[in-house]
This record gives sequence, structure tokens and C-alpha cells, in this order.
Amino acid sequence: MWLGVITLLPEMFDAVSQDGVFGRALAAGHLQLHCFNPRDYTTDKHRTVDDRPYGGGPGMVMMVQPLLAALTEAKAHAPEHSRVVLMSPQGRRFDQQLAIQSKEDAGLIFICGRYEGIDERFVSDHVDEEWSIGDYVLSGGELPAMVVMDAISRHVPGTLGNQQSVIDESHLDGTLDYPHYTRPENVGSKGVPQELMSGDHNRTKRYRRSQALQRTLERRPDLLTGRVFDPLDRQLLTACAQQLGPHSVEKDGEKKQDN
Ligand code: 4FV
Repeated sequence: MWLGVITLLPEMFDAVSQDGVFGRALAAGHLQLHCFNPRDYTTDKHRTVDDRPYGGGPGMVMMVQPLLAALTEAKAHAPEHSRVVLMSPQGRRFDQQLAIQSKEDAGLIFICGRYEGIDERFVSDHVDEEWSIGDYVLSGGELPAMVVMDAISRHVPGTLGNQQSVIDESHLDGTLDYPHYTRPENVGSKGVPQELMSGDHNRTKRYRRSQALQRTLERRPDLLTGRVFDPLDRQLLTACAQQLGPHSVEKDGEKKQDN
């Protein structure tokens, strides 16, 4: 997958390019990452990329010309029909489903704003989609772009050594993840659930599924609405609900404190 980023701070992307899953995927050629800095495409001696907002108000707004010149250069290198995505709180909430859908794209070009935002004429004429990573305002679109690229890249074949971990991954089927344990077996007074020590694959699988459903029921019951469950899930959910008892789900998914 070819990834382009329009950013005033390309050096920020060194944070994901050199190590980890994303860095290894770049090194292996499963992913390509290319940054285009609007400041390199300015036409004035001061290399101006922003200006004061019409109508007044705080901060600065990114100008069209440098952004468009950088985007044009990116498109000259990107696979044909690569979508242009602006990272913005006004966008569609990015989630696992969108991450999985996006792995099919041959290329994506992310626009990372700075300052108060971007001239609306660039957005309306050149941006295909706006995506948000959450309802808060950051100082730039670079971190959201890195979050999104990381989530998408995990689904690009070859990126993860064990593609099964993506298949098992939480949120893939709309549930939260089950708890994980590793050595040493005893940490203080706490051991490891017997279901994980039994060596019985089916027992372990059932335990993990039950824990994932219980956590989802407790913390994010909204993820369970409108879902069709197979007989095993229905059986496990019924057991979870009985075990948790009435009113066991706190508002806003807050974990119920053990009394
Ligand atoms: C953001 C978000 C975000 C707003 C102004 C960039 C900043 C600045 N992007 N999800 N939340 N972007 O806050 O995606 O230009």
C-alpha cells in the first residue's frame, strides 16, 4: 500500500518509520510512505503557508496554493484513484471497520492540517473524505494520520508476521479484547486463570470468548446492540449477564468497581 502525507512536519513521521510493525512493513516493502511538505511548494521568498482568517478571529489558516501544489506532486506519484483524506474533528469517526475497508486501497493521501485549519476551498475541491480519531482538537493532523496508518497497515498482507493476530484482534467482530497473561505465572498474590493453564485449546478459546463478551457487556454494551450472535455467544452472554447481575453495566461503559 502506497501512503502519501501532506505535512508541514515530515520529520514527525520518523517516529513510525524506523521501528515497530509499521517500520518493518516499510522496510519489507509491504508499505510505502512519502511525505510532501507544502512549504517546499511555496512561491514567495518567505515560503508562506498560512495567513490570517477572513472575518477575523484567533490563529492562522493554511492557504490553498502550497497545499494544492504538494497534493498535485503527491498524486503524480500515488496509485491512480488514491483517495485524499483530511484528518479533522469534523470527519467520520475512524474505526476498525474503516481500517479494514481501507486495506483494499492501492494508495491513500492524508492531509495533515496545522494552525486553526485549512482554507475551505481546498477541502471542498480536493478532499475526498474527512476522518476523525476522536472528538477533541489537536494541534495538527500528523498524529491522527499516524494512528490511522498504523491501524490500516495491520491489515495489509505481510505487515504482521502472524496474520492470525489480526483475525483474532478485538473490535474485528465488534467485541473488546480478552485479558492477556504471560510469564511469570505468579505476580504477587495473583496467578493465571486455570482455563489458560489447562492446555485444553477449546476450554481456552471458550474462556477468552466469554471474557471478551463480558468486558464488552460491562464496558461497551453499545457494541453489542443490533448484533446477531451464534448459539455459543448467546450461551456465554446469558451466563455473563447472570453473573454480572442487574444494573451491572455502569453508564458510559465505566468498569463496575468490585465491592
Ligand atoms: C483531528 C482529530 C484534529 C484540528 C486542527 C488539526 C486538528 C488542526 N484530526 N481527528 N481530532 N485535527 O484534531 O483527526 O489543523
